[in-house]
Amino acid sequence: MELRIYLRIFCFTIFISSICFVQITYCQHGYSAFQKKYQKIFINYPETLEDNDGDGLDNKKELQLGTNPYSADSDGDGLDDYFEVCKYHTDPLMADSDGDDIPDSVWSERYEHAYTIKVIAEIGKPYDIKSFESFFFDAKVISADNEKVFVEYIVYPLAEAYIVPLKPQKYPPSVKRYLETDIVTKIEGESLKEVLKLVEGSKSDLEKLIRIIDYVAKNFKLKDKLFALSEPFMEFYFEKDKISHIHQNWSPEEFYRRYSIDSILELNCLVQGMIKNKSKGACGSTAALMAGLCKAVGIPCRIKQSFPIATNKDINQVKLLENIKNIKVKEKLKDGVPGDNHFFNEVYLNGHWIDLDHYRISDNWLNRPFLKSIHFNNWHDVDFAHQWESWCTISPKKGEQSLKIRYKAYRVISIIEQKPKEFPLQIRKKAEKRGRFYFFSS
Ligand SMILES: [Ca+2]
Ligand SMILES: [Ca+2]
Ligand SMILES: [Ca+2]
Ligand SMILES: [Ca+2]
Repeated sequence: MELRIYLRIFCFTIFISSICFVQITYCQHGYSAFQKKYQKIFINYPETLEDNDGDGLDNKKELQLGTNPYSADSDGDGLDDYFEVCKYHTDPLMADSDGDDIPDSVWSERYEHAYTIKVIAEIGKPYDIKSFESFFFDAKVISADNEKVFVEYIVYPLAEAYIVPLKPQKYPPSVKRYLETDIVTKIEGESLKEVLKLVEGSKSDLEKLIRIIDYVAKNFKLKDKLFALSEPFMEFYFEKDKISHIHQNWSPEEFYRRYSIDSILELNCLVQGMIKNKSKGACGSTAALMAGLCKAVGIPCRIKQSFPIATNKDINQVKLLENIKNIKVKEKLKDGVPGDNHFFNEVYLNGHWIDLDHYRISDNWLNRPFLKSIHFNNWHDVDFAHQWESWCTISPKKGEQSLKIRYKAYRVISIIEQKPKEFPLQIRKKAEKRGRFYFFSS
C-alpha cells in the first residue's frame, strides 16, 4: 500500500515537473524578443519618469489620458486610475461609467466594459484567500467550509500591465515583507557581490529587473534531468537558519541513492548554491532563484502557485470549454494545460504586483499577455515548500502509517465567457478616444 502511494506521488511530481522542464529547456534558446521589447522601452524612456500619486501611471501618461497625476483615483469611485485604464476599461474620469447609478468599483460593474471569463472553482486546503487575486483577475469567495472554499474568479485575458521605468518609490509595509530572505533565498559573500554588480548604475527597478532576467537567461543551466524533475528543495524542512529534517518518506529511494544530501543542497536547493554553480531546477526552484535575486537587489518578490483553468487531459473540463465562443481564447485555454500547474513569481514593480514567469523567457517573462491559469497561493519562500507538500498530501492521522494524497486540491466547476456590454455609441466614442489603454472588445 505504502509503496503504491509513494509511486503515485513520485509520478505526480514527475508529471508536473516534466512540463516545467520541457518549458524551461525550450526557453533556453531565444530570449531576443524579450530583450528587444525592453530595449525599446529604454530607448523610448531614456530617463526615469515621475509618478506623483504612485498609481503606476507616470505623470506624462496621465496628462495624455486626462487623469489626475496627483490622485491615484481621479474619480473617487474606489478603483485606481491604473486599474480602470489597464484592466477594467471603465472610465477613470467617471465614477459611474455607464450611468446606471452604480459606481464602477462594484463587483458586477467592473467587468461590464471588458471581455472576461468567469470561472468558479473549488479549492482545498491549504489556501490563503489573500493570494487569490492577481493583476489578471479578481476573486471572490462564494462559500467556505472547513475543508474547501468556492471561489468566483473574473479573468481579464486582455488586461495588460503598463510598464515604464519609474523613479524608485517607497514600499508599503505589506509589500516590504517580500524583501525578507530566509535560508533558501539568502545570498551572501561573493555571490552577493556578483549580483549587486549586475545592477550597478540602474536608475529604476525595471532596469534592475531586466538585468537580472538577462543574467539568469544567459548563465543558468538546468543542472540535470533528475533534479529538474524532482524539485528537491521542497523536501527540506527548515527552522530558522537550519534544516530541521528531510521529508524522506516523500521521496523515492532512488533519488537519495543517486544524490547525497550535500550535493542536493549545494547544487539546487539553496539560491546561494545555484548562483555559485549557475544551476537551476524546474519551475519551483527557478521561482526560488528569482525571488532570491530580486530581494538581493531590493525588489520585493514572491513565489506564486497556479492551476490551469481547464485541462485537455480531463474530458469534463474540455466540456466546460464549450461555453467559450472566442476561438483564440478557447485554443489558448486548451493548450495552457497542464503546464500551468506551475510555480512562478510576482514582482512589485511601479506600485503593483506583476507576473514574472521564467518559462516564457522568449518574450513574456514580465507582463504575460494572456492568462491560462489562476493563482491560488502566494508563498514567502520556505512556507512555500512546506505548503506545497501539504497540498499534495494529508498528514497521517493518529494510528495511521502513511500519507494520503490529494491530487485534486482544486476543481474547476464552470467556465463562462462574458462579453462587454453593448454601450450606446456616445459612450463608446468617448471611451475609444482614450486610445489603446481604454476600451477593448472581444
Ligand atoms: Ca500617476
Ligand atoms: Ca492618477
Ligand atoms: Ca477611479
Ligand atoms: Ca471610473
